[in-house]
Amino acid sequence: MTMHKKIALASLATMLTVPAFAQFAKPEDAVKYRKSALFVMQQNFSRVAAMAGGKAPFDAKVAADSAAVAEFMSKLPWAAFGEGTDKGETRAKPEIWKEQAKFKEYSEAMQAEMSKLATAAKGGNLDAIKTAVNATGGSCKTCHDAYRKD
Ligand code: ASC
Repeated sequence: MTMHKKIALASLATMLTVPAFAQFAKPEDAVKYRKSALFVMQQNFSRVAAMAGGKAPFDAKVAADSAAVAEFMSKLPWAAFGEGTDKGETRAKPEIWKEQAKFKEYSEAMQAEMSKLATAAKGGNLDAIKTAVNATGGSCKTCHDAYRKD
């Protein structure tokens, strides 16, 4: 075999074994990244949800700012669910990697609801915020029920 062929085969073998978490240095980093993004999203969403539920005084500016952060954060976790990131300190169920279309559909539904919440919060109408909080919370729950352990 020529040297060129050897090199071509070696790089092909490398490409075939490099998993989708390659954008992260190691699978643990991907797990930490998605948990961190979801945590920051949840902290901001919960602040708005507390106002919508009458558990915190309504502050339109805080609600709008928090919802905007939650909306941005909602876009981030999904790139960190690559192949090989189903292990370690994660409550992600293995079904995620077997039902990727459905998982994607749920994640996109949540992002869409979170965007509607950000729009509602920007508008400053508490009733509209309440409706959007309920829809967004429902989209969190749908995915957790299917794809999160416990
Ligand atoms: C939250 C949170 C969730 C969702 C979900 C809504 O604040 O941490 O996972 O809302 O409980 O049903």
